[in-house]
Amino acid sequence: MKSYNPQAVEKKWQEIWEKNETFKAHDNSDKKKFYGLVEFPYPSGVGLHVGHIRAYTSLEVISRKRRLEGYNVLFPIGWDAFGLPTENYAMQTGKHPRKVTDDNIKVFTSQLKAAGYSFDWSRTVDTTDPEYYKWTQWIFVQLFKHNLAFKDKTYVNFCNKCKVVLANEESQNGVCDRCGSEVVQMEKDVWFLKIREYADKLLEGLNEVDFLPRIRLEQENWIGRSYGAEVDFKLKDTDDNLRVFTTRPDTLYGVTFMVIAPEHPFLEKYESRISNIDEIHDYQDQSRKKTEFERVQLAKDKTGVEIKGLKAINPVSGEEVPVWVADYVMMGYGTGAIMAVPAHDSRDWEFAKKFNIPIIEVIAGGNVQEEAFTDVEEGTMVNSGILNGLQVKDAIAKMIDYLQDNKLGERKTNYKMKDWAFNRQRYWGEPIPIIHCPHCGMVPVPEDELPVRLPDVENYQPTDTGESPLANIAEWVNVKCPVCGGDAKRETDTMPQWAGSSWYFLRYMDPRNHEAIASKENFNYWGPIDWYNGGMEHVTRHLIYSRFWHRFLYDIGAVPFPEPYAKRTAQGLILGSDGEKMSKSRGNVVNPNDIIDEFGADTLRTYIMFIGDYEKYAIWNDSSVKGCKRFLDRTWKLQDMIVEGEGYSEKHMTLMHKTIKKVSEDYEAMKFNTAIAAMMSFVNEVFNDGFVTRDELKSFVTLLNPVAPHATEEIWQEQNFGGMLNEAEWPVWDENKTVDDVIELPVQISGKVRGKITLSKDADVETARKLANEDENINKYMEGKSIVKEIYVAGKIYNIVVK
Ligand code: ANZ
Ligand code: ZN
Repeated sequence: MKSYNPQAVEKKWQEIWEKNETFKAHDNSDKKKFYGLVEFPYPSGVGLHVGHIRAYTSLEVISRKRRLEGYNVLFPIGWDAFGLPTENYAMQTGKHPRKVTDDNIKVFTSQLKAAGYSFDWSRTVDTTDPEYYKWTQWIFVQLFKHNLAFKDKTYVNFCNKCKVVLANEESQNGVCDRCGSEVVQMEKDVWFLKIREYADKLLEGLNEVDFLPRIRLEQENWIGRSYGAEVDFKLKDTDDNLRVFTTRPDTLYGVTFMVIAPEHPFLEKYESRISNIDEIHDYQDQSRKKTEFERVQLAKDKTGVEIKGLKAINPVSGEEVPVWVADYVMMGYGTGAIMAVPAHDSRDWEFAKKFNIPIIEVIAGGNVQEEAFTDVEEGTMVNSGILNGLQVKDAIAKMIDYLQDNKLGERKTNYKMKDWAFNRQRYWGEPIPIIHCPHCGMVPVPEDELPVRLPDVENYQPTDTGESPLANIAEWVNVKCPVCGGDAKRETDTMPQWAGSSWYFLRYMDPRNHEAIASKENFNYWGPIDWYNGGMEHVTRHLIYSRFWHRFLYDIGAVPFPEPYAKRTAQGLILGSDGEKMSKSRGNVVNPNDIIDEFGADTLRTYIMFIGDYEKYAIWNDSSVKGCKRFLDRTWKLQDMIVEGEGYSEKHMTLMHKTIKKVSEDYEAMKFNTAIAAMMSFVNEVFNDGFVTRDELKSFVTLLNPVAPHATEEIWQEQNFGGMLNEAEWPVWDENKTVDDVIELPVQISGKVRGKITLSKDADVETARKLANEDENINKYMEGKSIVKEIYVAGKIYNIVVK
């Protein structure tokens, strides 16, 4: 047997697969389909990292297994290539972003190919290709036509370093997703997509899909639906009402003050009657400097100013209530104003304590002067007029009815999720296909004129005012209005990086279609994605955005299925050998291609799947990489131990069936580490026994093939197992044969134990007698004598009396 040379073997098979288009998915097929999707990479200058390998190898394993199970598999890859890193690099080096992108794509392609992934390379998409972003723009135009895209002057999250407006999803915890700097609020005219209008559909859609529970929960929390009411408090001596949103209208009798956000319009409207307006302006200035995250943090010391000159009237008690301004109330949620109930809300309680505002208990059971009583499910209403004696749940219902009947307020559902700030003031993105006409307003670019191509520019430098570099290209900006033919200007903002990834999975179904995103036939055959794997960090970003776009496309009849992903899983992070996140500055980055060069792709793949619980973070360990290489070496050496024939060993047979079952089930449950552990113990046992049957080896390399496709394919060919392994059948197990029923049975000859025989625990007496006769030690006590009596208890003892 020649020795295992991974480099040669891997190169050989990668060339064969490429030449034969082995992993090409076929649109017109009678087979059942499987569409496995991994998050396409951003082709950055640093190249592929081990995190990609972990993210991709999981569905690579599943996809290869599905092919062996007889499925027509679509397992595509592409490039999510617009965005800031490329543009920043272009600015530093003077290279055009197009060139930077093409170079990086080349590097990524060769790296992914070296890892041996079974992608259908004929279907790659590149979000920066005009043929692709034509459809990104087309979708935007549909959103605009359906009133789901609008431009509005508002306070937005702005990153001073990247010089871009950030969506809420991109500035979670008050820092920029890209660079980590603190986000400031800036008033700007920006594009929004009305994702909030899809909040209910996005929540309900979760019932139809199989997402990991924590993924589902994170999406639910991000969308943040709450049921309650809007209530009008009359503003004393005016015709205005101060409208609040509350989830707890049952606590109306416990309101002892109102709070409005520093941005609330009443502060300007009633400026002249507010006697401490200077103090309030100071307070507004201070809170403008804070991030939203700082403002809502529970632990933060409460600040605020009472507004002298404004009073509200409680609509149910008729009492006069003071109005405060405080920045723990956000303008962007509800109505930007609240009714404060210190007895039953912790933030209100802290505020009341600090500013000596009365605390009125309306639900019995706590000690509200000591702390807010919030755990009120079982509580009974007190001090609450018409609600007295009711349980909280019933009190809420009754109060909402009362408010509606008396036109004091109405039932209201609110969402935490905000509309999606959808733009970049940068160069390397899809131009937003809108024309501003002084007569016709905002006009979408006619569909037959798409794509609106990115023009070449001299200078990609973003501006401090937040205007896109495209604004400087007069010949591109100045156009005729498609409606009236008059002079008009193009929109110069570009789309955020999330645009291209919000629908790429659809394009894979029919990537070269010029008439539509994909044909109806292809949508019907390939949709929905059967299994999507990716990072947890995308659950409240890309995964929400893409479900929204998809659902919109479904609503307008552009795709035939409502949810894009039938199943979604997520991998854990890979940390450096020091247990820290891999980063250049820490010097703990492992380059996957170094591992491939030294040990081979099969070892890298085996190791990355063996490293630990797939969903949890894992720490890189070099010696364990070597252990995986040794496992493949041993597997290779089994070729020298082949014995002909079937059922050679009862013990091996049980082991084989157990291993098939374990590996089959564990792959499906993403327990790759335990699947590989089971294959390792199979190899060790068989290796120690010194023999393996052809059938056993054949089944075994089939099981290992999805993880280590090159070595196993080579063994298959060497051993003439027939055809190609990638066209073989997935082995099946016999449940009965997985039970460990081989035992060592003591044999007594005339009352004395003379030895043990190895047999199935329910073997018959004939089998036992034959084995006893064959055993030299036992047989010598029987030789020349005749059996007078046999007592055989299957699985327990075999007693022979001889004379
Ligand atoms: C009175 C009340 C009494 C409240 C009580 C809570 C408990 P979720 O579940 O997050 O929707 N609120 C409303 N708008 C707000 C804003 N713009 N900024 C900060 N807080 C705001 O919470 C809704 C509750 O948060 C509302 O119900 C309101 O306080 C507050 F015992 O009203 B509640
Ligand atoms: Zn016009």
